[in-house]
Amino acid sequence: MPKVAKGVTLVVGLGISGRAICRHLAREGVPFMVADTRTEPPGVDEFCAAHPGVALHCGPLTTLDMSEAAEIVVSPGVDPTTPGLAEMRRHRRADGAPLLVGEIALFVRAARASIAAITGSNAKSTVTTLLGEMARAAGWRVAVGGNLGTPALDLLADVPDAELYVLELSSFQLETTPCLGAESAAFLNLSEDHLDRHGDMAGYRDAKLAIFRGARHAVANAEDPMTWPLEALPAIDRFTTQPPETEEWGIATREGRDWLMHGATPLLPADEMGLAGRHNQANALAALAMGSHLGFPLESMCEVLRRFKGLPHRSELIAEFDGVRWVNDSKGTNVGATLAAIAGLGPTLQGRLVLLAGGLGKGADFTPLAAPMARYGREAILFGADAAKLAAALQESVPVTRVADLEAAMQHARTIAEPGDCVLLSPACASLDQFPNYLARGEAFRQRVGEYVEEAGHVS
Ligand code: UMA
Ligand code: ADP
Repeated sequence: MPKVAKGVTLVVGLGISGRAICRHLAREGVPFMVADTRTEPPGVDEFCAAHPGVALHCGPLTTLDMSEAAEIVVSPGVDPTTPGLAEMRRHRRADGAPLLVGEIALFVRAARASIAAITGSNAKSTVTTLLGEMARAAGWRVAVGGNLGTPALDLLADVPDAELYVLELSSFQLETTPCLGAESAAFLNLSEDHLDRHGDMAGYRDAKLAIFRGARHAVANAEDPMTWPLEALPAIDRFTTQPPETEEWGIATREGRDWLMHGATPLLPADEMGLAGRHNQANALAALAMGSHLGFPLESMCEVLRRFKGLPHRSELIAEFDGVRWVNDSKGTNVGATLAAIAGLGPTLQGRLVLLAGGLGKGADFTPLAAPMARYGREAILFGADAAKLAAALQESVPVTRVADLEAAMQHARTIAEPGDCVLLSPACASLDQFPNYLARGEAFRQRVGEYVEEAGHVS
């Protein structure tokens, strides 16, 4: 059986993170080899050309002897309970640290600036981007990445003189991070996702709670006790979409207008924000709580909230033609996100919502979508691997049509949408059964809508 040579670090996974891990180890002069569970990982030739002399093992991990590896660094997409790896989880290095870790453990070891970290089932990318913009507006040299954009380890080389790292972290990244030690850490919300990997909600929550290990400041959702740290931390801030208690961040009405508040202090009228929807007010409050702890001036943070209009693929208006709005929420990859998109858009419509949903459901329960679809939906058009499961959850509440794929769903939507309606792509599922990722799914939607606009002879 092939073997990881004594004292060599094993990198598991040859995706975006795996390559960043390899670049980092190469920079640090640490000897390493790579394993990937797939027989032909994408881009393997290019990798071998970039790292001549680095050993590569492709295929089941049970066929690789890792007993003498100096450290095992797993990519987020690789389940640490995979046969071959599972046995290594209990092992310790000579210094007592776990033998098996993820990329963020290496990041913590090497980073020379404070970390602000954000997790949650939804809103991570939005809050991460907002906080990064707030840091920039406050004049800080900031590096932003992690589960979003640039992999964390690449930030170390890209911005070596960073004064702050703002990281979006997934449950997959956190479960292999022994102690993050963040200056400020936020756990935004918890709803069903990735149950195929974490087993149940308790396992998923535990993975996310690791964001608070060693943190100096925590931000949690006052309306969701599942996000509260279990340990005593030096400082904690809570946000809510209700009128806040004394020290909380919340929303209150003053002279007929909703305001973002800190305790009794009004900060910004909610309708001056560039982002729409109650869920985005919660996101803004979380970013304000973190930014305030980090020492950013309130005025520059509010300026960012005024100008930031949101990221692509998150309830993004692509076009409006023939009286119908086409909205791309491809990043709605779980039920909680799709609920937020429906709740944000539904009340703004003159007509009704045509929902395009489906893909890989990751073991989630889709029934929470039934009530809002009964209220706002014209029809649910379902495609992909879990279309039947979605149909079973929705068909009592709203007319349902099953089609092969997104393109067919859009064609059908075009024939049934009426003026005043909104066609919303918010799949409540991962895209990987039919697309490389959610970006490709969203881009396919954008491109097809563009074609419709041209065909209709309208300017979007
Ligand atoms: N894979 C194998 N065998 C291996 C290695 C990977 O089958 O040996 C498969 C995985 O099961 C997965 C795919 O390959 O289906 C990618 O896994 P990966 O760990 O190589 O992923 P990366 O390309 O490194 O991308 C990861 C994040 N992806 C995941 O965690 C699945 C990216 O987040 C992230 O941007 C990137 O690291 C940089 O940090 C994407 C994501 O979907 C956006 N994240 C999930 C989410 O947000 O819900 C967690
Ligand atoms: P993440 O990085 O956690 O996936 P994003 O900011 O990319 O988060 O948003 C993902 C999806 O979640 C989008 O579809 C968006 O509409 C929805 N969303 C944004 N904020 C919230 C929130 N506070 N609660 C629930 N869903 C949200």
